[in-house]
Parts: sequence; structure tokens; C-alpha cells
Amino acid sequence: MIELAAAQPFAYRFELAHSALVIIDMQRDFVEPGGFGESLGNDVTRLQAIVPTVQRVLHAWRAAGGRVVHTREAHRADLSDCPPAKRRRGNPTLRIGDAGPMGRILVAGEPGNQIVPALAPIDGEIVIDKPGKGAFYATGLHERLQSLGVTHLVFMGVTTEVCVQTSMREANDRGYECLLVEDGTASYFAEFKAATLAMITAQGAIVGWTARAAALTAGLPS
Ligand code: TIU
Repeated sequence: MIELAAAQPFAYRFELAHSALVIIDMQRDFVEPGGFGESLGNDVTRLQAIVPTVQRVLHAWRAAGGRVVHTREAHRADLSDCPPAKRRRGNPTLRIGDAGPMGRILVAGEPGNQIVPALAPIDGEIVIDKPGKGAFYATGLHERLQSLGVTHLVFMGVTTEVCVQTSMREANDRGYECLLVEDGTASYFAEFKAATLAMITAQGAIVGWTARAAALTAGLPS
């Protein structure tokens, strides 16, 4: 049993064998200039800045023998899994499926859809392509985690208030004990990140826990 005494709003306990590290959407579309995130008018530097921290936690988690799940927000090439309502919103000159500087926006297999090289999945890790903001909608992730006996999920990735928070809330409703790594997540909006961390831990951990990356890595067996 690992205990993170410094977690908010109180200590978080988990067994590595029953846990998974879930890294949400650290793909070029959101983190690099020229992708979907920038097409929506955002400055991606805030997201780029967390890559070394996410990498440190990922390497420590792998070294401890922990299970890893990577997600990508990705649609099929024919956009049959992209609701027209989702496609209509955003930047009218560069919609999901349109050709951008890194290939078709948010389409599976395109250069922009790849996870950034520093965080690339390795053999044996689960990679989930998800059509929604949440990692559990239309992906089969819950069934895979159930079959592996996973009860605890540690989240990192982008963006805090969109795909990370949605995924964490979906997981919470499915009974997982969830922790979000505070400096392993980022938003294009600093105030949205701060509000999300606060709303997760409020009311006695109504959605889950948060902790700093250093507290998590210090708790992992090396
Ligand atoms: N726009 C934004 O903040 N996020 C997304 O569209 N997707 C994810 O958060 N991955």
C-alpha cells in the first residue's frame, strides 16, 4: 500500500497492482503550434511546459512496474464518430477533419494526432482513441480496467478542465478512486486549472484527490 500523505484534501492510498496511470491527450494537436488547440485561438506554451514533469512521473511509474493508459482525442477518417454539433463549433476556418499544418485536425493516424515523442507509449501500454472529451465514452476503457482489477486511477494530461476533468468525473461515477497530478496537468487558462483543482477536492474529495508530482514519485518504489 502506498500512501501520499501530502495529497489534497487528505491522504490518498493505493496499491500499484490495482492502479493505472492515465495520461490524457498529450498529443501534438494540443501541445504543439499548428494543431487543434492553437486553431481554437489558444497559446500552447502552458501545455508544453508540463511535458518534463509528465515524463518524470511516467518514467518513475514505469520503473515501479505500474500500468499505463494513454489517450488521444481522435476521430475516424470518415468522421462517422464526430457529432456534427462538435464539428460545427470552434474555428470556422479550421474544423475537425480539415487539413491543418500537422495533417487533418483531430483525425486518427495524422501527424498531429500522435502523442508527443517524450511521452510516447511503449509496448504493453494501453492506448485509447476517444471520440469524446471523456476517456470512458465509447471506448471500452472501463471494461478493460475492470478485467485488470484496476480500482485506482492517477491522472495527468491536458486540458485540465476539458478532457482531464471529464474523464476524472466519468471515472469517479464508475467507482474509481482518482487522483490528479497538480503539476502534471495544464489548461490554456490558468484560472480554469486552478478552479478545476479546487472543485475536484472540495466537499471531502467529491471527485477525487490532487497531489504534486514530487509527492507521487517519492511514494513509488524504485
Ligand atoms: N480545447 C480544450 O481545452 N480541450 C480539448 O478540446 N480537448 C482536451 O482537453 N483534450
